[in-house]
Amino acid sequence: MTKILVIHGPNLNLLGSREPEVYGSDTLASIDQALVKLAEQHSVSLETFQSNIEGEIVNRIHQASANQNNFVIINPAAFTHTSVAIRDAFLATDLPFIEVHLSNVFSREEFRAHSYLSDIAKGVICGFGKNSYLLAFEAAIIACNTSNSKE
Ligand code: CA2
Repeated sequence: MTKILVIHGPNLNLLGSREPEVYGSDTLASIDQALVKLAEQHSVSLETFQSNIEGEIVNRIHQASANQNNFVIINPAAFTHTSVAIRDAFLATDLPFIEVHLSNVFSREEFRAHSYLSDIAKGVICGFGKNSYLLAFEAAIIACNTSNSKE
């Protein structure tokens, strides 16, 4: 069975409580719920993980690789713009991943346009709120089914 891990980065546990004009009014729990529903529809195994701690995200990527996960979807949040450690974790494990963002990072402050992950990701989806995750999930399933996810 295809195994997909979704990682949510720092502060995303607060979704729905502040800045709805930027990040929407969906809570993280409602995003995870929608992903669980999609996973059931596609008979895919799904795990979700949120952390505010960079090293925990690095460890979770290592664990996903050791546990034969097929694909990772990650919203690295602020670590997108700072984390060589998360980049190196993906390079070290060779796990295919899609980078997602709720907001359109290219229409915001200049520093958000740079990502330490985009160039090594299978793809990047941003600007669609909760649907960024759902679109990424569909794309991950297509990638896994066409078994080119590691190419
Ligand atoms: O648009 C995205 O998904 C981001 O990854 C969100 C990050 C931001 O640093 C990236 O540039 C783009 C910030 C997540 C903060 O989450 C909040 C949740 C509730 C209230 C305020 C912030």
